[in-house]
Amino acid sequence: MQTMLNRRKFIQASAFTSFATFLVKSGWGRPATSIITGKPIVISTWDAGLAANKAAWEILAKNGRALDAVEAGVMVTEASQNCCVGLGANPDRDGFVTLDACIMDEFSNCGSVAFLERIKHPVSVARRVMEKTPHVMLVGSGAQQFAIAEGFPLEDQKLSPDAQKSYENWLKKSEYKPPAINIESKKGNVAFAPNKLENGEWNHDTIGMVAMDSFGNLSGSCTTSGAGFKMRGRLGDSPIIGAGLFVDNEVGACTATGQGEDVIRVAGSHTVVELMRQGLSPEAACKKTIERIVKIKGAKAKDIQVAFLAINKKGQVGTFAIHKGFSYAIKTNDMEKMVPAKSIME
Ligand code: SD4
Repeated sequence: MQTMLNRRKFIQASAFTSFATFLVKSGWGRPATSIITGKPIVISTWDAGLAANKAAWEILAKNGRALDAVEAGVMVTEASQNCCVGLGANPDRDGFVTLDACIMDEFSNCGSVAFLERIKHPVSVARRVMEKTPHVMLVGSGAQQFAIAEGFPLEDQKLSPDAQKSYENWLKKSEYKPPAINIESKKGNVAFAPNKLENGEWNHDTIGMVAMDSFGNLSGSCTTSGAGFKMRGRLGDSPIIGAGLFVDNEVGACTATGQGEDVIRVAGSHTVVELMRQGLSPEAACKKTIERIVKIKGAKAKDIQVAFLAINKKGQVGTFAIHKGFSYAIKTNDMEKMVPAKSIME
């Protein structure tokens, strides 16, 4: 037992030393100061988060960096067949899958891609934007060009069989009117976020993930195909730093899911983090931001879903949604489970 403890301390100490060396070499940033007991921890949105957390955990359990964990984690969802993340997802109303993703680390480095087509792992392209360009965000054909230059293969444009079927169904009723804000959410009860896919598997939605590593450092990622059958060129909150994701290594981190337009309106994830900075718990901060959206939307709030998922620097986790039905996946040394969120409306 003693040997194991010593070994663990040794592994933690050497990981810390190499990380400290990296910080010195990088010459800036807010360094991790100590190993926090009870860490690491990873949380992510919806049921797909369980599998994504597992992949993140492989890195976190070896005292890896939260940034690597949140990238590897959501890549699992990007590679799987589902309605809402990655190239197998539902297309826009013109029949093309367009992907949005972002990533942010403990030094407030961040990268993002939006309206990206035919690239399997948008989160990894977002990370390259962060690490290899002086920019935060690349979109559309420019983002694709950058991805190809970075060695990401250009995938087939063909829809997945599931998406093809859903698109054909959607086209039957589509009136192709100018996009009213809530056409997507109305149609969306079928196409945006059904509880089950047509093949009977459980559905999930955008995946947002935040993690705290053994050193107490935070990072986050978010990746999506956005709203199903959206207007071509439409972006939601997911690729927008401060809306779909925000990380402040001194305070906490937050990610969002749901109707992106209404998350952007209140700079959602940033607002949650700022409320935590003022001393609110993660749940209270998420709740207050949800209440702000509900107040702005008035009666229309009954037609939209938004949920926030946050962690603070102490490792406390909290969530809140407009409507019942949102749940998040959590993995720590002691637990691996889905947790339902509290909500304003039933
Ligand atoms: C978007 N927030 O594009 C994403 C979609 C989502 O639950 O999370 N839906 O608006």
